[in-house]
Amino acid sequence: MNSTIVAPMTPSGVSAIAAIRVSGKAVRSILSEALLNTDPKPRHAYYGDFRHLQTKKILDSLLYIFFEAKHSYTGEDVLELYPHGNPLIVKGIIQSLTHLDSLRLANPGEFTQRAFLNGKLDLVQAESVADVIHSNTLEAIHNAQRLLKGTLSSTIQELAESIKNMSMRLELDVDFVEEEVDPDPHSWKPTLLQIQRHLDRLIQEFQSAESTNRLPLVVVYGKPNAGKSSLINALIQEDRLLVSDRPGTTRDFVEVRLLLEGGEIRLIDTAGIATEVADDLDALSMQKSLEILKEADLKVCLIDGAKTQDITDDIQAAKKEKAFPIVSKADLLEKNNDSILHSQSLSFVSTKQDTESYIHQLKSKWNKILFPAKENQEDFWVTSERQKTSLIAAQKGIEKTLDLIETNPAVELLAFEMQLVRQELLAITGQISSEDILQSIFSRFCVGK
Ligand SMILES: Nc1nc2c(ncn2[C@@H]2O[C@H](COP(=O)(O)OP(=O)(O)OP(=O)(O)O)[C@@H](O)[C@H]2O)c(=O)[nH]1
Ligand SMILES: [Mg+2]
Repeated sequence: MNSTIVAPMTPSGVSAIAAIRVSGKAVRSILSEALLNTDPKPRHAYYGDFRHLQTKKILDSLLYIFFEAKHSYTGEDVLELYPHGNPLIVKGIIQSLTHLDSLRLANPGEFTQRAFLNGKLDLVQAESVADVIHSNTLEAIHNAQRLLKGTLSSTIQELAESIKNMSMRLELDVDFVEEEVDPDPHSWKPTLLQIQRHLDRLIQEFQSAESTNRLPLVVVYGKPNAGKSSLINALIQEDRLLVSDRPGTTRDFVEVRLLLEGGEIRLIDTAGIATEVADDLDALSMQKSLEILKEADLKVCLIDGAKTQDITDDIQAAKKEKAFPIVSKADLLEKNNDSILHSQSLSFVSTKQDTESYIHQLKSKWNKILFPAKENQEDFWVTSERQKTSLIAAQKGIEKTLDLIETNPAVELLAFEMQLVRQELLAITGQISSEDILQSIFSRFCVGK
Protein backbone atom coordinates (compact mmCIF):
# COMPACT_ATOMS: atom_id res chain seq x y z
CA MET A 1 0.00 0.00 0.00
CA ASN A 2 3.01 2.29 0.02
CA SER A 3 3.05 3.33 -3.58
CA THR A 4 0.99 6.20 -4.85
CA ILE A 5 -1.27 5.22 -7.73
CA VAL A 6 -2.53 7.15 -10.74
CA ALA A 7 -5.06 6.41 -13.49
CA PRO A 8 -7.35 8.21 -15.92
CA MET A 9 -10.96 8.11 -14.74
CA THR A 10 -12.40 8.84 -18.18
CA PRO A 11 -12.09 6.62 -21.28
CA SER A 12 -9.29 7.34 -23.73
CA GLY A 13 -10.17 9.48 -26.74
CA VAL A 14 -10.95 13.11 -27.42
CA SER A 15 -13.38 14.90 -25.10
CA ALA A 16 -13.89 18.40 -23.71
CA ILE A 17 -12.46 17.47 -20.33
CA ALA A 18 -10.76 14.33 -19.01
CA ALA A 19 -10.25 13.29 -15.39
CA ILE A 20 -7.20 11.76 -13.69
CA ARG A 21 -7.03 10.47 -10.13
CA VAL A 22 -3.93 10.17 -7.94
CA SER A 23 -4.01 8.53 -4.50
CA GLY A 24 -1.26 8.10 -1.91
CA LYS A 25 1.58 9.76 -0.04
CA ALA A 26 3.13 11.48 -3.08
CA VAL A 27 0.04 13.66 -3.66
CA ARG A 28 1.32 16.64 -1.66
CA SER A 29 4.71 16.71 -3.40
CA ILE A 30 2.97 16.53 -6.80
CA LEU A 31 0.82 19.49 -5.75
CA SER A 32 3.85 21.55 -4.81
CA GLU A 33 6.09 20.55 -7.73
CA ALA A 34 3.69 20.18 -10.65
CA LEU A 35 1.08 22.75 -9.60
CA LEU A 36 3.20 25.02 -7.36
CA ASN A 37 0.59 24.71 -4.62
CA THR A 38 2.28 24.07 -1.30
CA ASP A 39 -0.72 24.65 0.94
CA PRO A 40 -3.79 23.25 -0.82
CA LYS A 41 -7.14 23.72 0.84
CA PRO A 42 -8.97 20.36 0.79
CA ARG A 43 -12.07 20.01 -1.41
CA HIS A 44 -11.39 23.36 -3.04
CA ALA A 45 -11.42 23.68 -6.84
CA TYR A 46 -8.22 25.34 -8.05
CA TYR A 47 -7.35 26.48 -11.54
CA GLY A 48 -3.64 26.25 -12.35
CA ASP A 49 -0.84 25.16 -14.68
CA PHE A 50 0.39 21.59 -14.59
CA ARG A 51 4.14 21.42 -15.16
CA HIS A 52 5.80 18.29 -16.47
CA LEU A 53 7.81 17.06 -13.49
CA GLN A 54 10.94 16.41 -15.56
CA THR A 55 10.92 18.97 -18.39
CA LYS A 56 9.14 21.65 -16.29
CA LYS A 57 7.13 22.58 -19.39
CA ILE A 58 3.47 23.47 -18.86
CA LEU A 59 1.34 20.55 -20.09
CA ASP A 60 -2.07 22.14 -19.56
CA SER A 61 -4.01 24.73 -17.59
CA LEU A 62 -6.54 22.79 -15.62
CA LEU A 63 -8.91 22.50 -12.73
CA TYR A 64 -7.84 20.31 -9.80
CA ILE A 65 -9.12 19.31 -6.36
CA PHE A 66 -7.22 18.00 -3.36
CA PHE A 67 -8.89 15.63 -0.88
CA GLU A 68 -7.13 15.12 2.42
CA ALA A 69 -6.46 11.64 3.83
CA LYS A 70 -9.37 10.10 5.74
CA HIS A 71 -11.86 12.40 3.97
CA SER A 72 -11.27 11.10 0.46
CA TYR A 73 -12.64 8.23 -1.64
CA THR A 74 -9.68 5.97 -0.87
CA GLY A 75 -9.03 7.27 2.64
CA GLU A 76 -5.57 8.48 1.50
CA ASP A 77 -4.51 11.88 0.16
CA VAL A 78 -6.17 12.16 -3.25
CA LEU A 79 -5.64 14.57 -6.12
CA GLU A 80 -8.14 14.81 -8.95
CA LEU A 81 -7.05 16.58 -12.12
CA TYR A 82 -9.38 17.75 -14.88
CA PRO A 83 -7.21 18.50 -17.93
CA HIS A 84 -8.55 19.12 -21.44
CA GLY A 85 -9.60 15.84 -23.01
CA ASN A 86 -6.72 15.56 -25.44
CA PRO A 87 -5.17 12.06 -25.17
CA LEU A 88 -1.68 13.59 -25.55
CA ILE A 89 -2.21 15.82 -22.53
CA VAL A 90 -3.66 12.98 -20.42
CA LYS A 91 -0.80 10.68 -21.42
CA GLY A 92 1.76 13.44 -20.76
CA ILE A 93 0.48 14.08 -17.23
CA ILE A 94 0.39 10.39 -16.37
CA GLN A 95 3.84 9.75 -17.85
CA SER A 96 5.31 12.68 -16.00
CA LEU A 97 3.88 11.35 -12.71
CA THR A 98 4.87 7.72 -13.20
CA HIS A 99 8.49 8.82 -13.55
CA LEU A 100 8.43 9.31 -9.78
CA ASP A 101 9.78 6.25 -7.97
CA SER A 102 6.94 6.01 -5.52
CA LEU A 103 4.24 6.31 -8.17
CA ARG A 104 2.77 3.72 -10.52
CA LEU A 105 -0.31 3.12 -12.66
CA ALA A 106 -3.30 1.81 -10.70
CA ASN A 107 -4.62 -1.69 -11.29
CA PRO A 108 -8.31 -2.09 -12.17
CA GLY A 109 -10.43 -1.32 -9.10
CA GLU A 110 -7.41 -0.39 -6.99
CA PHE A 111 -8.84 2.94 -5.77
CA THR A 112 -11.96 1.14 -4.53
CA GLN A 113 -9.81 -1.64 -3.07
CA ARG A 114 -7.91 0.96 -1.04
CA ALA A 115 -11.24 2.50 0.03
CA PHE A 116 -12.22 -0.95 1.34
CA LEU A 117 -8.88 -1.60 3.05
CA ASN A 118 -9.06 1.82 4.71
CA GLY A 119 -12.57 1.15 5.98
CA LYS A 120 -14.31 3.70 3.75
CA LEU A 121 -16.58 1.02 2.22
CA ASP A 122 -17.38 -2.55 3.13
CA LEU A 123 -17.12 -5.31 0.55
CA VAL A 124 -20.79 -5.25 -0.48
CA GLN A 125 -20.54 -1.51 -1.08
CA ALA A 126 -17.25 -1.86 -2.97
CA GLU A 127 -18.77 -4.50 -5.25
CA SER A 128 -21.82 -2.34 -5.90
CA VAL A 129 -19.59 0.47 -7.20
CA ALA A 130 -18.89 -1.77 -10.22
CA ASP A 131 -22.64 -2.41 -10.56
CA VAL A 132 -23.43 1.33 -10.55
CA ILE A 133 -20.98 1.81 -13.43
CA HIS A 134 -21.94 -1.22 -15.51
CA SER A 135 -25.72 -1.52 -15.02
CA ASN A 136 -27.74 -1.36 -18.21
CA THR A 137 -31.15 -0.62 -16.76
CA LEU A 138 -32.39 2.12 -14.48
CA GLU A 139 -33.78 -0.55 -12.15
CA ALA A 140 -30.35 -2.16 -11.82
CA ILE A 141 -28.72 1.24 -11.22
CA HIS A 142 -31.22 2.01 -8.43
CA ASN A 143 -30.52 -1.40 -6.90
CA ALA A 144 -26.75 -0.86 -7.04
CA GLN A 145 -27.21 2.53 -5.39
CA ARG A 146 -29.23 0.98 -2.59
CA LEU A 147 -26.44 -1.57 -2.04
CA LEU A 148 -23.84 1.20 -2.14
CA LYS A 149 -25.74 3.09 0.55
CA GLY A 150 -25.39 0.00 2.78
CA THR A 151 -28.92 -1.47 2.72
CA LEU A 152 -27.70 -5.05 2.35
CA SER A 153 -24.71 -4.48 4.63
CA SER A 154 -26.90 -3.39 7.53
CA THR A 155 -29.26 -6.35 7.03
CA ILE A 156 -26.29 -8.73 7.11
CA GLN A 157 -24.86 -6.97 10.17
CA GLU A 158 -28.15 -7.38 12.02
CA LEU A 159 -28.35 -11.09 11.20
CA ALA A 160 -24.73 -11.66 12.26
CA GLU A 161 -25.38 -9.71 15.44
CA SER A 162 -28.37 -11.81 16.47
CA ILE A 163 -26.37 -15.01 15.84
CA LYS A 164 -23.61 -13.55 17.99
CA ASN A 165 -26.01 -12.75 20.82
CA MET A 166 -27.14 -16.36 20.89
CA SER A 167 -23.78 -18.03 20.42
CA MET A 168 -22.14 -15.78 22.99
CA ARG A 169 -24.31 -17.43 25.61
CA LEU A 170 -23.25 -20.83 24.26
CA GLU A 171 -19.59 -19.91 24.31
CA LEU A 172 -19.96 -18.77 27.87
CA ASP A 173 -21.33 -22.18 28.64
CA VAL A 174 -18.46 -23.92 26.91
CA ASP A 175 -15.85 -21.87 28.73
CA PHE A 176 -17.36 -21.83 32.18
CA VAL A 177 -19.12 -25.10 32.57
CA GLU A 178 -18.97 -24.86 36.32
CA GLU A 179 -20.72 -21.53 36.46
CA GLU A 180 -24.44 -21.24 36.41
CA VAL A 181 -25.11 -20.24 32.86
CA ASP A 182 -27.98 -22.16 31.50
CA PRO A 183 -28.67 -21.44 27.84
CA ASP A 184 -31.82 -22.87 26.41
CA PRO A 185 -31.25 -23.39 22.69
CA HIS A 186 -34.90 -24.30 22.18
CA SER A 187 -35.90 -20.74 23.00
CA TRP A 188 -33.79 -19.49 20.05
CA LYS A 189 -35.77 -21.39 17.46
CA PRO A 190 -38.07 -18.46 16.56
CA THR A 191 -35.07 -16.18 15.99
CA LEU A 192 -33.24 -18.82 13.96
CA LEU A 193 -36.34 -19.43 11.84
CA GLN A 194 -36.68 -15.71 11.27
CA ILE A 195 -33.04 -15.50 10.12
CA GLN A 196 -33.64 -18.49 7.88
CA ARG A 197 -36.62 -16.78 6.23
CA HIS A 198 -34.59 -13.65 5.72
CA LEU A 199 -31.73 -15.57 4.10
CA ASP A 200 -34.22 -17.50 1.95
CA ARG A 201 -35.67 -14.30 0.59
CA LEU A 202 -32.24 -12.86 -0.22
CA ILE A 203 -31.25 -16.05 -2.06
CA GLN A 204 -34.57 -16.26 -3.93
CA GLU A 205 -34.34 -12.68 -5.12
CA PHE A 206 -30.75 -13.00 -6.30
CA GLN A 207 -30.24 -11.75 -9.86
CA SER A 208 -26.72 -11.94 -11.20
CA ALA A 209 -25.34 -8.68 -12.58
CA GLU A 210 -24.77 -10.52 -15.87
CA SER A 211 -28.41 -11.54 -16.21
CA THR A 212 -29.83 -8.11 -15.33
CA ASN A 213 -27.40 -6.45 -17.70
CA ARG A 214 -28.36 -8.62 -20.65
CA LEU A 215 -30.08 -6.27 -23.12
CA PRO A 216 -33.65 -7.34 -23.94
CA LEU A 217 -34.06 -8.50 -27.53
CA VAL A 218 -36.95 -7.21 -29.63
CA VAL A 219 -37.45 -8.82 -33.03
CA VAL A 220 -39.71 -7.19 -35.63
CA TYR A 221 -41.21 -9.67 -38.08
CA GLY A 222 -44.06 -9.77 -40.56
CA LYS A 223 -44.95 -10.24 -44.19
CA PRO A 224 -42.74 -8.75 -46.92
CA ASN A 225 -43.32 -5.05 -47.51
CA ALA A 226 -45.23 -4.56 -44.24
CA GLY A 227 -43.00 -1.59 -43.34
CA LYS A 228 -40.63 -3.28 -40.84
CA SER A 229 -37.44 -1.53 -41.96
CA SER A 230 -39.26 1.82 -42.18
CA LEU A 231 -40.49 1.38 -38.60
CA ILE A 232 -37.00 0.67 -37.28
CA ASN A 233 -35.57 3.67 -39.13
CA ALA A 234 -38.26 5.80 -37.51
CA LEU A 235 -37.51 4.36 -34.07
CA ILE A 236 -33.78 5.06 -34.27
CA GLN A 237 -34.35 8.34 -36.15
CA GLU A 238 -31.85 7.38 -38.82
CA ASP A 239 -32.08 6.35 -42.44
CA ARG A 240 -30.13 3.22 -41.63
CA LEU A 241 -32.00 0.33 -43.21
CA LEU A 242 -32.84 -0.11 -46.86
CA VAL A 243 -36.51 0.58 -47.62
CA SER A 244 -38.29 -0.02 -50.93
CA ASP A 245 -41.71 -0.91 -52.28
CA ARG A 246 -40.30 -4.20 -53.59
CA PRO A 247 -41.23 -7.06 -51.27
CA GLY A 248 -38.10 -8.89 -50.11
CA THR A 249 -35.90 -5.81 -49.65
CA THR A 250 -34.40 -6.97 -46.36
CA ARG A 251 -32.48 -10.22 -46.75
CA ASP A 252 -30.35 -10.65 -43.64
CA PHE A 253 -31.51 -9.67 -40.20
CA VAL A 254 -30.02 -6.41 -39.01
CA GLU A 255 -29.46 -5.39 -35.38
CA VAL A 256 -29.59 -1.88 -33.94
CA ARG A 257 -29.67 -0.48 -30.40
CA LEU A 258 -32.50 1.63 -29.03
CA LEU A 259 -32.60 3.48 -25.72
CA LEU A 260 -35.94 3.26 -23.93
CA GLU A 261 -36.70 5.02 -20.68
CA GLY A 262 -35.84 1.98 -18.53
CA GLY A 263 -32.73 0.89 -20.43
CA GLU A 264 -31.23 -0.05 -23.76
CA ILE A 265 -32.63 -2.78 -26.00
CA ARG A 266 -31.40 -4.78 -29.01
CA LEU A 267 -33.80 -4.33 -31.92
CA ILE A 268 -33.71 -6.65 -34.93
CA ASP A 269 -35.18 -6.12 -38.39
CA THR A 270 -35.87 -9.36 -40.24
CA ALA A 271 -36.58 -10.43 -43.80
CA GLY A 272 -40.32 -10.62 -44.50
CA ILE A 273 -41.95 -14.01 -44.03
CA ALA A 274 -44.15 -14.83 -47.04
CA THR A 275 -46.49 -17.74 -47.50
CA GLU A 276 -44.82 -18.59 -50.79
CA VAL A 277 -41.09 -18.88 -51.39
CA ALA A 278 -39.74 -17.38 -54.62
CA ASP A 279 -36.26 -18.97 -54.63
CA ASP A 280 -33.52 -20.55 -52.47
CA LEU A 281 -32.27 -17.21 -51.22
CA ASP A 282 -35.78 -16.25 -50.21
CA ALA A 283 -36.16 -19.49 -48.27
CA LEU A 284 -32.83 -18.92 -46.53
CA SER A 285 -33.77 -15.37 -45.50
CA MET A 286 -37.07 -16.54 -44.03
CA GLN A 287 -35.32 -19.37 -42.21
CA LYS A 288 -32.99 -16.83 -40.58
CA SER A 289 -35.94 -14.66 -39.54
CA LEU A 290 -37.65 -17.61 -37.88
CA GLU A 291 -34.48 -18.62 -36.04
CA ILE A 292 -33.81 -15.22 -34.51
CA LEU A 293 -37.48 -14.89 -33.62
CA LYS A 294 -37.08 -17.83 -31.22
CA GLU A 295 -34.57 -15.83 -29.16
CA ALA A 296 -36.75 -12.73 -28.81
CA ASP A 297 -37.86 -11.40 -25.43
CA LEU A 298 -40.53 -9.50 -27.32
CA LYS A 299 -41.78 -10.51 -30.76
CA VAL A 300 -43.26 -7.59 -32.64
CA CYS A 301 -45.48 -8.52 -35.57
CA LEU A 302 -45.99 -5.81 -38.15
CA ILE A 303 -49.21 -6.13 -40.12
CA ASP A 304 -49.54 -4.23 -43.39
CA GLY A 305 -52.32 -1.67 -42.93
CA ALA A 306 -52.22 -0.76 -46.62
CA LYS A 307 -53.69 -4.07 -47.60
CA THR A 308 -57.12 -3.80 -49.08
CA GLN A 309 -58.29 -7.17 -47.84
CA ASP A 310 -59.33 -7.82 -44.25
CA ILE A 311 -56.37 -8.01 -41.86
CA THR A 312 -58.26 -9.41 -38.85
CA ASP A 313 -56.84 -12.89 -39.54
CA ASP A 314 -53.29 -11.52 -39.51
CA ILE A 315 -53.98 -9.83 -36.18
CA GLN A 316 -55.39 -13.04 -34.69
CA ALA A 317 -52.37 -15.02 -35.90
CA ALA A 318 -49.99 -12.53 -34.25
CA LYS A 319 -51.88 -12.72 -30.97
CA LYS A 320 -51.74 -16.53 -31.10
CA GLU A 321 -47.97 -16.28 -31.49
CA LYS A 322 -47.94 -14.14 -28.30
CA ALA A 323 -46.47 -11.37 -30.39
CA PHE A 324 -47.03 -7.64 -29.98
CA PRO A 325 -49.16 -6.72 -33.04
CA ILE A 326 -48.72 -3.39 -34.76
CA VAL A 327 -50.73 -2.28 -37.76
CA SER A 328 -48.46 -0.30 -40.08
CA LYS A 329 -49.20 2.44 -42.62
CA ALA A 330 -51.95 3.89 -40.40
CA ASP A 331 -52.12 6.83 -42.82
CA LEU A 332 -53.64 4.49 -45.44
CA LEU A 333 -55.78 2.58 -43.02
CA GLU A 334 -58.92 4.65 -43.10
CA LYS A 335 -59.41 3.94 -46.77
CA ASN A 336 -59.00 0.20 -46.27
CA ASN A 337 -59.55 -1.23 -42.82
CA ASP A 338 -61.01 1.67 -40.87
CA SER A 339 -63.11 -0.70 -38.73
CA ILE A 340 -60.03 -1.72 -36.73
CA LEU A 341 -58.58 1.77 -36.45
CA HIS A 342 -60.30 2.36 -33.16
CA SER A 343 -59.41 -0.98 -31.62
CA GLN A 344 -58.06 -0.45 -28.11
CA SER A 345 -55.99 -3.62 -28.00
CA LEU A 346 -53.98 -2.77 -31.12
CA SER A 347 -51.02 -0.52 -31.75
CA PHE A 348 -50.64 1.51 -34.90
CA VAL A 349 -47.79 3.23 -36.63
CA SER A 350 -47.22 5.39 -39.64
CA THR A 351 -43.84 6.47 -40.89
CA LYS A 352 -45.48 9.02 -43.17
CA GLN A 353 -47.91 10.86 -40.89
CA ASP A 354 -47.86 11.79 -37.17
CA THR A 355 -44.82 9.51 -36.89
CA GLU A 356 -43.45 11.14 -33.75
CA SER A 357 -46.59 10.55 -31.73
CA TYR A 358 -46.97 6.91 -32.89
CA ILE A 359 -43.31 6.18 -32.09
CA HIS A 360 -43.61 7.81 -28.68
CA GLN A 361 -46.58 5.60 -27.79
CA LEU A 362 -44.86 2.46 -29.04
CA LYS A 363 -41.70 3.12 -27.07
CA SER A 364 -43.64 3.70 -23.90
CA LYS A 365 -45.65 0.45 -24.35
CA TRP A 366 -42.47 -1.56 -24.99
CA ASN A 367 -40.80 0.07 -22.01
CA LYS A 368 -43.62 -1.09 -19.72
CA ILE A 369 -43.32 -4.66 -21.03
CA LEU A 370 -39.52 -4.91 -21.02
CA PHE A 371 -38.72 -2.90 -17.90
CA PRO A 372 -41.68 -3.41 -15.56
CA ALA A 373 -41.56 -1.21 -12.47
CA LYS A 374 -40.78 -3.05 -9.23
CA GLU A 375 -43.72 -3.09 -6.84
CA ASN A 376 -41.73 -2.15 -3.77
CA GLN A 377 -39.28 0.62 -4.52
CA GLU A 378 -37.40 -0.03 -1.26
CA ASP A 379 -36.59 -3.61 -2.22
CA PHE A 380 -33.14 -4.61 -3.29
CA TRP A 381 -31.58 -7.79 -4.58
CA VAL A 382 -28.15 -9.37 -4.30
CA THR A 383 -26.16 -9.33 -7.57
CA SER A 384 -22.85 -10.95 -6.62
CA GLU A 385 -22.31 -14.71 -6.99
CA ARG A 386 -19.79 -14.50 -4.15
CA GLN A 387 -22.37 -13.02 -1.78
CA LYS A 388 -24.95 -15.58 -2.87
CA THR A 389 -22.56 -18.47 -2.14
CA SER A 390 -22.00 -17.14 1.39
CA LEU A 391 -25.75 -16.65 1.91
CA ILE A 392 -26.39 -20.27 0.91
CA ALA A 393 -23.63 -21.51 3.22
CA ALA A 394 -25.05 -19.45 6.08
CA GLN A 395 -28.52 -20.78 5.39
CA LYS A 396 -27.24 -24.39 5.45
CA GLY A 397 -25.55 -23.63 8.77
CA ILE A 398 -28.83 -22.36 10.25
CA GLU A 399 -30.58 -25.50 9.04
CA LYS A 400 -27.96 -27.65 10.72
CA THR A 401 -28.21 -25.61 13.93
CA LEU A 402 -31.98 -26.13 14.01
CA ASP A 403 -31.45 -29.86 13.48
CA LEU A 404 -28.91 -29.98 16.27
CA ILE A 405 -31.28 -28.24 18.67
CA GLU A 406 -33.88 -30.94 17.99
CA THR A 407 -31.43 -33.76 18.61
CA ASN A 408 -30.19 -32.28 21.89
CA PRO A 409 -26.60 -31.64 21.01
CA ALA A 410 -23.45 -30.96 22.94
CA VAL A 411 -23.17 -27.25 23.54
CA GLU A 412 -19.76 -27.19 21.79
CA LEU A 413 -21.31 -28.44 18.56
CA LEU A 414 -23.98 -25.74 18.54
CA ALA A 415 -21.43 -23.05 19.33
CA PHE A 416 -19.21 -24.26 16.50
CA GLU A 417 -22.03 -24.34 13.93
CA MET A 418 -23.29 -20.88 14.83
CA GLN A 419 -19.78 -19.51 14.65
CA LEU A 420 -19.55 -20.83 11.08
CA VAL A 421 -22.81 -19.10 10.13
CA ARG A 422 -21.54 -15.84 11.54
CA GLN A 423 -18.29 -16.14 9.64
CA GLU A 424 -20.14 -16.70 6.36
CA LEU A 425 -22.23 -13.58 7.00
CA LEU A 426 -19.22 -11.48 7.91
CA ALA A 427 -17.43 -12.67 4.75
CA ILE A 428 -20.19 -10.98 2.75
CA THR A 429 -19.42 -7.53 4.11
CA GLY A 430 -15.69 -8.32 4.16
CA GLN A 431 -15.17 -8.20 7.91
CA ILE A 432 -13.56 -11.58 7.32
CA SER A 433 -11.89 -11.80 3.92
CA SER A 434 -8.97 -13.43 2.22
CA GLU A 435 -6.45 -11.93 -0.20
CA ASP A 436 -7.72 -14.21 -3.00
CA ILE A 437 -11.29 -13.01 -2.66
CA LEU A 438 -10.22 -9.38 -2.76
CA GLN A 439 -8.08 -10.00 -5.81
CA SER A 440 -10.91 -11.58 -7.75
CA ILE A 441 -13.40 -8.87 -6.81
CA PHE A 442 -11.34 -5.83 -7.72
CA SER A 443 -9.79 -7.24 -10.88
CA ARG A 444 -13.25 -6.97 -12.49
CA PHE A 445 -13.33 -3.18 -12.10
CA CYS A 446 -12.23 -0.66 -14.68
CA VAL A 447 -8.98 1.23 -14.28
CA GLY A 448 -9.49 4.55 -12.48
CA LYS A 449 -12.20 3.29 -10.13
N1 LIG B 1 -48.00 5.09 -46.70
C1 LIG B 1 -47.08 4.47 -45.97
N2 LIG B 1 -46.12 3.74 -46.58
C2 LIG B 1 -45.18 3.13 -45.83
C3 LIG B 1 -45.18 3.23 -44.42
N3 LIG B 1 -44.14 2.51 -43.94
C4 LIG B 1 -43.53 1.96 -45.00
N4 LIG B 1 -44.14 2.32 -46.16
C5 LIG B 1 -43.76 1.93 -47.52
O1 LIG B 1 -43.90 0.52 -47.63
C6 LIG B 1 -42.89 -0.02 -48.47
C7 LIG B 1 -42.15 -1.14 -47.75
O2 LIG B 1 -41.44 -0.60 -46.66
P1 LIG B 1 -40.23 -1.41 -45.97
O3 LIG B 1 -39.91 -0.67 -44.72
O4 LIG B 1 -39.14 -1.65 -46.91
O5 LIG B 1 -40.96 -2.77 -45.63
P2 LIG B 1 -40.33 -4.12 -45.03
O6 LIG B 1 -41.38 -4.71 -44.20
O7 LIG B 1 -39.03 -3.83 -44.42
O8 LIG B 1 -40.18 -4.97 -46.35
P3 LIG B 1 -39.21 -6.23 -46.63
O9 LIG B 1 -37.87 -5.92 -46.11
O10 LIG B 1 -39.26 -6.35 -48.08
O11 LIG B 1 -39.86 -7.39 -45.96
C8 LIG B 1 -41.99 1.17 -48.83
O12 LIG B 1 -42.37 1.63 -50.12
C9 LIG B 1 -42.30 2.20 -47.79
O13 LIG B 1 -42.11 3.51 -48.23
C10 LIG B 1 -46.20 4.06 -43.81
O14 LIG B 1 -46.28 4.20 -42.59
N5 LIG B 1 -47.10 4.63 -44.62
MG1 LIG C 1 -37.19 -4.57 -44.78
